[in-house]
Amino acid sequence: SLETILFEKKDGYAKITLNRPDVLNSFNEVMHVELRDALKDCQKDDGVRAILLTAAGRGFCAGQDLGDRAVQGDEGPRDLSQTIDKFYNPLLRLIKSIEKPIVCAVNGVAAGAGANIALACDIVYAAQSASFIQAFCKIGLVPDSGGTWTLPNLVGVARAKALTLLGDKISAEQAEEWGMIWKCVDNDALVETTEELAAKLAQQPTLGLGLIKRAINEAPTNTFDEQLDMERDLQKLAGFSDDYKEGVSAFLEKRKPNFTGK
Ligand code: T3D
Repeated sequence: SLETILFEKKDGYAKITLNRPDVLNSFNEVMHVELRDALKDCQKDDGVRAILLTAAGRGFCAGQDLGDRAVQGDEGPRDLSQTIDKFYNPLLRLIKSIEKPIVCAVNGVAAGAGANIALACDIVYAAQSASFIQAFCKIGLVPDSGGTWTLPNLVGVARAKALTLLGDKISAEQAEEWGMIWKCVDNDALVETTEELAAKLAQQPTLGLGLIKRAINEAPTNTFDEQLDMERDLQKLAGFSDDYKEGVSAFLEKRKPNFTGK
């Protein structure tokens, strides 16, 4: 049974809830393993056609559990590249490589790696009382979990530099205004809005949505010409899908499509 997350499947989607509320759902090794295994399960399971990531309590995720980083007596310096290689980077690569929409419902403060994991998801909603903090600079670290790539892409270099060098708290409203997230919603509306969205996404042409995700994710490192070629190649794949056939037929027959995700 799971110790640090909740994992349920319903209405065609999977809901993962980070569940260490006493430490604002910061990451220990068990949570890394449980989250990774849950996401891999979602990746493999054809019955899961969207993923909703959220968290329990008043915070979303405060990044690395610093309780596990207490400096011990005369212990030598810790090599943090090891946890990055073992846990954070594989997690971020997994979030990017799952070709299904991942909705993030940021229910409260998202700090450090917690912020960058949220921002790596595909559609990010935040409760009005939620906030985002690039906390790394305050403890002498560098933003990880893709933040130095994701932030400039989302909000531009000027804002990315100030956010990461100052570590200021950004409100959910500000994050929406800047295009850092998709939408800020009333606290009371977050659960319903994001569950409805995940259920709706689970009825859509999953294969096509997965290819859209791939195209947008790869765009920043492609030239325009490379991207045009990529779109052609992905359109070829999409054009062979059952859901494309169904989509066109339903349109011409003026009825609602019944997509299977294939
Ligand atoms: O190490 C590596 O492997 C490298 C990877 C690094 C990735 C990273 O994420 S580094 C960045 C780590 N995170 C932080 O530096 C953020 C630390 N937390 C905060 O700055 C604040 O907690 C928040 C701004 C997020 C929220 O502030 P506030 O005032 O709303 O809550 P609080 O009172 O600070 O926290 C509530 C409790 O959660 C508190 O415990 P207590 O006093 O009730 O027993 C606090 O200690 C605990 N908590 C919050 N964040 C962490 C944490 N405990 C362990 N680790 C945390 N990151």
